[in-house]
Amino acid sequence: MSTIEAEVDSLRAEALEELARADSEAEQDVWRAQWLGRKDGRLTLHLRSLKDAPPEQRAAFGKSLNDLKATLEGELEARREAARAAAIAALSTEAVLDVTLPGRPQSLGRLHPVTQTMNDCIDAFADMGFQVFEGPEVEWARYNFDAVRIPEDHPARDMWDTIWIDTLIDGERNMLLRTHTSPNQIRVMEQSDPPMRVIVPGKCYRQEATDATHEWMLTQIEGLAVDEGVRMSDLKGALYAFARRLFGDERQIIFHHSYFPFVEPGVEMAIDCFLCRADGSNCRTCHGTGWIEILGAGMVHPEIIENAGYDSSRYTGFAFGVGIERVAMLRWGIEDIRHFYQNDLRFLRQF
Ligand code: FA5
Repeated sequence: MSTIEAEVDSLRAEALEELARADSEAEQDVWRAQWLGRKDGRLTLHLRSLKDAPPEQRAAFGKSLNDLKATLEGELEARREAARAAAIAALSTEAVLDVTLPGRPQSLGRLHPVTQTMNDCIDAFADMGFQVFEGPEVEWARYNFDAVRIPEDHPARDMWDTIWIDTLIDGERNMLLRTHTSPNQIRVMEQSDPPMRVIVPGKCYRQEATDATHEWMLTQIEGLAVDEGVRMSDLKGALYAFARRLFGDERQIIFHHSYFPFVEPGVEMAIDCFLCRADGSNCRTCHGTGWIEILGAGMVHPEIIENAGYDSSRYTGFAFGVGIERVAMLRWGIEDIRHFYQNDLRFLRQF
């Protein structure tokens, strides 16, 4: 046997003998540091000293040392496995760990109540023949405002307190988080021709002081129908069918006149408050009105029809924008909209 082999053999014997005495994981860690430690483990030092070995022996010595390193690592892993198994066996004999107990099931997530309500609203309109379209949440001011007849300095801009994107483009602040889904009326008309029946669901953002029915982030579904002979009665029919499907026959529905620059005439639809049953006195949820407004709507302004390149003497249309959180509040009797986005699982698990 060469001197090299003899030296490696004696190292191996010594290392394995010490490892055999290291029963616990902690002792094995100490052994690992002593023999294989990167800085001054004994084997590491031997490998490092290879450069001082006579050149003709260097290759053989290096190979033997590397083989030894692989053997020691393998043995260590085997000892570790044995130590873990022994620890588990000890626990189970002491009855601390009952390995026969069934596992704990992982709790499954579920859809957020606003998402559930949005899906139900989409289904209601899809069954009436509306197709689903999507538009961007970060929107150009010209779509959010100008194209829907709200030019700069028009007082109607105040109806939508805006969260602007700081970046200036062409020296101007002209990108924002959309304040409503109505810019999609324009986006849809740019891409298609009548007849059309489309809904566009999505999040909107407003710089708004919150209260029981107002959040700064809200979900809307925009609806748009354009064809020959579309009338206000079609709008009312579609919205009644929608409200009856979501709220049942018992609830009261009211329309009243409203103003939105992009429709003429404009209306709002409200449902009787689930808390005070349209009584209103001191009701915090409906602000004492007895009604909770769920949507704005109206006949598409002829100027918007013309701007889309359609002949307004031939085509008419209706549009609406439903607030989904309000629909969810009314369905389940939730008295404050702010519960939806506080991520309190005690609330969310009820739906
Ligand atoms: C609009 O956003 C119009 N774009 C709706 C529209 C579309 C009118 C098409 C005509 C034609 P308004 O700001 O009223 O209108 O919002 C519409 C609905 O969104 C409200 O009825 C309400 O249900 C909901 N909504 C509005 N603001 C908030 C808010 N801060 N928090 C929660 N829901 C809101």
